[in-house]
Amino acid sequence: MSADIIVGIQWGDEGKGKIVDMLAQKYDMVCRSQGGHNAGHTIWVDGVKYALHLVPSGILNPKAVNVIGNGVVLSPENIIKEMSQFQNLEGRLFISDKAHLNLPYHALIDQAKERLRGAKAIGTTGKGIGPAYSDKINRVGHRVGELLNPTKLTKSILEYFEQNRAIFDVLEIATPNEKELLEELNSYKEKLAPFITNTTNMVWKALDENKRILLEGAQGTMLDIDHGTYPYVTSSNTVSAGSCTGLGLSPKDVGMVTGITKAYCTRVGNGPFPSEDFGDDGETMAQVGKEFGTTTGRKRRCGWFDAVAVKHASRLNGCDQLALMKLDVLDGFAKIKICVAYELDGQKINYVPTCLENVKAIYEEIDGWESVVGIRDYDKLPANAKKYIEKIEEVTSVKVGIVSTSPERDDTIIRG
Ligand code: 2SA
Ligand code: MG
Repeated sequence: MSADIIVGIQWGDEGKGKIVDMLAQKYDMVCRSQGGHNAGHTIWVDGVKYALHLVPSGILNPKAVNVIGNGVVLSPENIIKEMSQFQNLEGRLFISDKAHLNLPYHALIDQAKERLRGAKAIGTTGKGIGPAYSDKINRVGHRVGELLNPTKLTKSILEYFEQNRAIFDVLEIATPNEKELLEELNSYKEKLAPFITNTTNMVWKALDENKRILLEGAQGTMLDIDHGTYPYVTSSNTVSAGSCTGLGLSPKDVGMVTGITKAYCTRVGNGPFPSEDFGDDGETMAQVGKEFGTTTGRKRRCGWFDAVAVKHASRLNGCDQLALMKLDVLDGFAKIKICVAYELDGQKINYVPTCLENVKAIYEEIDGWESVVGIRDYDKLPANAKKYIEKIEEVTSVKVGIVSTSPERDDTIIRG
């Protein structure tokens, strides 16, 4: 059996949570493989809103096993908080002993560095993601498995502070108090020990036993550390290949890849966004689409569907199909724009260049439609909505297999 992947192909917040939650009903195992509590998946079930950050979305399916893979940076404090929303998690949630710890000082480093960058700030979530991954790559990080020996981990963290004292002085970050740190780590151990395990072997076993596995991406392709709009990116590989390293899978283990995209486009944080709309249309999308960060509450920048970027992202991820989310947010617009090419240095191009900074969007316009809210059958969509979807397929060369017409789980069109 192979593992299917759900991946964001814009700048995050594409609506992966709804699709993963919907599909999780059909999977035996749902896994996270990168990112940390910077992620925010909002899921609506029967009018109840769930905001998930670290716990995989499969948690809302009582039958699914959920795995947090080695590629994740885990904040014990935050996962404990999140876990408290649910009951009977033992046997339903597993955390890799190889995942890296994102500890409170990582957030302090993140926030201090953003302050120092001033006008050039990345616009991070301030959750310590970059510093936790930096420590991992610098080989000075601490792994989740080390939580099982709090005394040793306390010593190691204090050594790390001693070695980096000069840097911490500049950032005005104090060394943790030994007694308090030990107490804190002991409390993490007490709550998390039953969930910590070698998830690599677990995932392999599940594959061998023909279990159905879903890998849930966080953030989006344009925020990928290698392929995104560097340096305005997150610190992990958000592309589908990152799910393999982040769980210990080989490329041969991958099955279907579904790229999730909004019917328009949003970005939170700084950095280039060629199809951003600074006028009333962008504002309407923000209000109707409730475009505020699930993690930080920040207002998202809004703009039109960028088919050039989506085509690029689909190739990077090997998307078999697209899921087009929040189509209903475009209801009532007289005209809908779609970015079909870029202008760079006076030339028209139809690919994503290494730097998106000086690129201008070239649009085509389509007539709008009245309402698609709650439509669950493709044939019942207004003609112009179908035209829009077909235009997206034409420019991106990828099939739109799923269309979402409201936040509710069942208001979804699955095309055969
Ligand atoms: P970080 O914190 O180091 O990962 O920030 C680096 C960039 O990555 C962006 N980023 C995100 N973009 C969209 N959604 C994210 N998650 C939350 C959500 C965001 C929120 O789902 O709503 O609540 O504000 C997310 N996480 C990271 C970030 O904006 C920087 O551009
Ligand atoms: Mg989100």
